[in-house]
Amino acid sequence: MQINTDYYQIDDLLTEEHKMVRGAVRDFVNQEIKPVIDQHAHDHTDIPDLMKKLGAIGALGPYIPEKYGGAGLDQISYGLIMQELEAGDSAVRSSASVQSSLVMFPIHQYATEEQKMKWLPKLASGELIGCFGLTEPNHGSNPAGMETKFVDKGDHVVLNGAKMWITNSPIADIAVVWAKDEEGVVRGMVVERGMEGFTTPETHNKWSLRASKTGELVFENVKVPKENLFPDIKGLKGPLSCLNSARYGISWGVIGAAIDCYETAVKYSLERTQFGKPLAGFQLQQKKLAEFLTEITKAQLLCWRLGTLKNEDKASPAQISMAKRNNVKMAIDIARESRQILGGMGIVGDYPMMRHAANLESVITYEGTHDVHLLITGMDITGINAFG
Ligand code: TGC
Ligand code: FAD
Repeated sequence: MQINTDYYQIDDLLTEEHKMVRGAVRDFVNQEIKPVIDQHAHDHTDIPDLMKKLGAIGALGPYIPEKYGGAGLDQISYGLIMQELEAGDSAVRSSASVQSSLVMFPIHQYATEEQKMKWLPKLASGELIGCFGLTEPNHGSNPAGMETKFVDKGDHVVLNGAKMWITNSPIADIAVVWAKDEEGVVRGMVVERGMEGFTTPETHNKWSLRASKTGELVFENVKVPKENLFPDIKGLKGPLSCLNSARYGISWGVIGAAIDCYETAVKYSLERTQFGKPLAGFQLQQKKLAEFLTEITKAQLLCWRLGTLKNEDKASPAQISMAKRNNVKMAIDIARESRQILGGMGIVGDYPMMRHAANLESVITYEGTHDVHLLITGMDITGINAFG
């Protein structure tokens, strides 16, 4: 049965290329992710060769120019890719987000030509896996307080400190790390697996994003060659500019999770009969379905407009915060409420709601918490910083 999730005909605003990209990723998710995701989430295991598979369909660094191995696509295509991947699972979208927006983006934006040629093509193909180290045990929402630091030793720097909650750190080949120099200025560098004193312990016992790995980055007197430092970018705007790109992708991604829950709930409520008629025939259940579709449609419009602004390089960080905050809340609410429509069946892994809801508990926390994004909007309205 075909369920309409394009209620405001947003497809009319998309190009043939957008629709082709979306279709290709949707096919990939239906064939490679949906049949296996429940088992991987249950077993807390990675999908084998996920990054290489994502590379093969052009989902890693889609907006990075082809010269560096990217697909040279626009921001709407990037968003649609994130949406389709997260319909499969947030862990899959997360892996693609981190690689694209938090590893390839800063290398493309801030690295030397030599550094770009060294890392970007292999990251685009999935031959190399990257991770992004900003958060620390004592500094999450407030990365300005970071304690990880390095000292200049001529041809190399010596790095000490620790990062926490790092997506894919246990399987990463390289880490984009943000640390302070001796003057307390934030700088970015690429730390490579195998460098002495660099370890990536896994964080166990997660009840969210179970189909991907999360871990730490620990630096004990790690000698990082100067050629691994980004030459010019200084200050917190370096890492925060990467977050703009990742938060934008998340705003689209969570629509995919919401649609997966919505479609499941519509189908189930039409098939399941109680008190002599389908669940879908009761007003209370129709209210839920109508509200889900309304919220999905609003989120789609927000993303489409944000994408067009981003294509023109006009999207402000505060506009991105509004979309991230609104859309993740929309998706987590739909995951929780749609689970109820399935009654007891909503709690088993045969249906995706519990998995999406548990994943979205991370998504509402990472890339700036729900509260942090509200305060960013508040500051944009009032000009008053209410963080401190
Ligand atoms: P503040 O003093 O406001 O700004 C410092 C400098 O940064 C600039 N700036 C930005 N630049 C680009 N994009 C943004 N979004 C920016 N926000 C601020 C600002 O203009 C300033 O530049 P300059 O030239 O004057 O130095 O900074 P603050 O310390 O007061 O912090 C502001 C705040 C709280 C909004 C920021 O710290 C924040 O966003 N905190 C949340 C932390 C966060 O989101 N961490 C995410 C870690 S990565 C992650 O979660 C990955 S999960 C990935 C996955 O698995 O999908
Ligand atoms: P805290 O900052 O301690 O916040 C705790 C609570 O206090 C939150 O509710 C917050 O909203 C609230 N709070 C904080 N400050 C204020 C304030 N000023 N006013 C009001 N309320 C406030 N980080 C990376 O660098 N790289 C990654 O790849 C990465 N991946 C992640 C993957 C997962 C699965 C998770 C869970 C996290 C990941 N993170 C990553 C870290 C993530 O960005 C942080 O968890 C997030 O920024 C919040 O930081 P915190 O957990 O330290 O919470």
